[in-house]
Amino acid sequence: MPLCRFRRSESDSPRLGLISGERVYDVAAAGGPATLAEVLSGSVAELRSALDRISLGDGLALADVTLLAPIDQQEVWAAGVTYSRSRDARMEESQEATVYDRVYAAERPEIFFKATQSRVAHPGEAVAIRGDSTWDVPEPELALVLTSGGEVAGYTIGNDMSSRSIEGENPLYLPQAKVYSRCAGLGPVIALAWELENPNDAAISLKIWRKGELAFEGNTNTSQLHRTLDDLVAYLFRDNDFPAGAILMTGTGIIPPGEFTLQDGDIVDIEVAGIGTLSNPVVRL
Ligand code: DO4
Ligand code: MG
Repeated sequence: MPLCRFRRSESDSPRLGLISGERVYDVAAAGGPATLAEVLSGSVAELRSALDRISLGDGLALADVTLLAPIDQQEVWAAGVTYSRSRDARMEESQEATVYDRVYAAERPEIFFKATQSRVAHPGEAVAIRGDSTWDVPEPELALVLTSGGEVAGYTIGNDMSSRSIEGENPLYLPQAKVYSRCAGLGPVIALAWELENPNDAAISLKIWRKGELAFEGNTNTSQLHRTLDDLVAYLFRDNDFPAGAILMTGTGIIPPGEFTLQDGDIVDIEVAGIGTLSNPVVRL
């Protein structure tokens, strides 16, 4: 059963839920933890036994609730240039092509700070293109939901919205290309670690819709990752504390061709096998 954050109405406070079929069950009302921070401050074994102990009751119809991005107090970090497609695209766009070639081959991965909860769009909510950017893409990524101890509690879908024009001008502009209001989408649910069959062989697809027509479609698979998930987590947690857990996007293996740029009104659908589909419209700020 996937874990989610949801609310029943605009005025309702966010709740932690478990989804089964077309119903969602309030975890705290069933005697379990109330927030993601509470879940991720403990271990995976504690989470598993807490979820095993609760009795779910009747639940609510999934259609009657709004799913929220699966994040509360966590920082979102992201790995870059972890697929050869990403390395090749950066080398085409950048004035400093060798930086990307070198980081792809290096032992230490590229890991950067991406977002806080307030910058993350909920499922169905708009993700943004910066007003001062001319070349923009979504980046569909498997995202790891990590405990404070660096264990993978589950997996969700991440959209690492990126300005290719700003990063391409100078790699030192990366934080501006990556971190701004609504620069990321997360969700729609967390597939629990012990329920997702093989995160190292998960199909990822991206569809971008423009005025009802398919404007771009691409596919990859996490088996194409050039680094292990364990290695990315180990680097993130080196001399870094995450008391409420953390979210780590693992890099993109799908980048539209150079002539493509996102436009206001586009719709981005990212599907990861075993997790679901994250859909967000795009707005230009
Ligand atoms: O080096 C820039 C960031 C690359 C990135 O976000 C990715 O490969 O997914
Ligand atoms: Mg990325």
